[in-house]
Amino acid sequence: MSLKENLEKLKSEGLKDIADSKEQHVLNDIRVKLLGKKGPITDTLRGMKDLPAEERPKIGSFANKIKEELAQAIADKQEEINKAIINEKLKKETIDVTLPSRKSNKIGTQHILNQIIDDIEELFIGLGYQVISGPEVEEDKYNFEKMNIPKNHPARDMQDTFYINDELLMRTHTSPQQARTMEKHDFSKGALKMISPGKVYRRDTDDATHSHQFNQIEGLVVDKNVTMADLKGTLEVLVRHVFGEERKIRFRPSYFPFTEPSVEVDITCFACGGSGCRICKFTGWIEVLGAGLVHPNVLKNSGIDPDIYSGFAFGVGPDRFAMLKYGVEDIRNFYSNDVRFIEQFKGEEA
Ligand code: FA5
Repeated sequence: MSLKENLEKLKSEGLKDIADSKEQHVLNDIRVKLLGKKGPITDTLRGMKDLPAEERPKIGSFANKIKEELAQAIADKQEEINKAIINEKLKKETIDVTLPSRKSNKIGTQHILNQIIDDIEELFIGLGYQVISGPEVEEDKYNFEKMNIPKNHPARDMQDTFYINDELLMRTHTSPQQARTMEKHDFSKGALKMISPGKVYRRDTDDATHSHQFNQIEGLVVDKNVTMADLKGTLEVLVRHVFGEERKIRFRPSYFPFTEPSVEVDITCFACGGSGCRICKFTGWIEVLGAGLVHPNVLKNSGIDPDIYSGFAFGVGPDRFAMLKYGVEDIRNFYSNDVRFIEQFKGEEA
């Protein structure tokens, strides 16, 4: 058989093999076999050295043509196989959009602490207060100094503190919002009435009623002739709104460097009803907020004349409110992210 005939034969056999192949790996083997360096075409071309010189280029270009035809046939086959693979996949993965959905989609709920905070916000908005938020990373100046707690004053020990540097700290209470809003307020437009909810941080040892991170809601009213009676009336409205008329409350004299006089408000313990238990540390009462008349130094520190203006302020612990309202025995439950706990409060939203 001549070299040319040999090449023709290789081509027709090759085309038949390509046409017959149905799988990727078979086609790959054919490609390597036909077009590879050790394949029969390369092999056959070695015989070219025995041909007359003028025949060699003709056979060379004939061989290249055959190689191109075979390569094209392989590429076409490759495309055919790819299409078949995709079609097969599409057939297998058909989605029946008419099937009913699975009932596992859970609808979330607002966290109970945010529910309480929102509820208190609504109450105070109704009483004409503005709601203001402030920074959690606070300046020492606002957290302590403007609140009448100078550097090295022993009253700083009342709130163990996470410092970031000498001048910055995680705020220990929402009271710095008092100074921040007083500084900005324009009294020609009327009284200052605001509440400011947010997270606060203390290096407290966590126990059933203490967490190192918890929420507070600051309240502040500054105007002419604000008295202790205004404070008492406001706090009674707040406590009755959240807990209902039945719960007993008491005002207890206390001390805060930024109020004078100062009070703390306690509510009868939810667990024992007032007889004394582990949760209320056997007192029958749980403290829920601190309050008082704004200290004249605090007014002065924010550029307000205490001879003309007076005010009251309070700091509520909504975590404690939620514990008392819903009988939650451990404050850490609010922060442990256990969905079973959180789900119990579905639908409490106002
Ligand atoms: C204060 O933080 C004052 N800034 C409150 C205040 C504001 C007084 C304005 C006067 C005028 P006290 O440290 O007592 O005060 O905290 C206030 C409330 O926050 C407490 O009554 C309690 O409800 C809550 N609280 C305090 N420490 C914790 C804690 N570690 N975990 C959870 N709640 C806490």
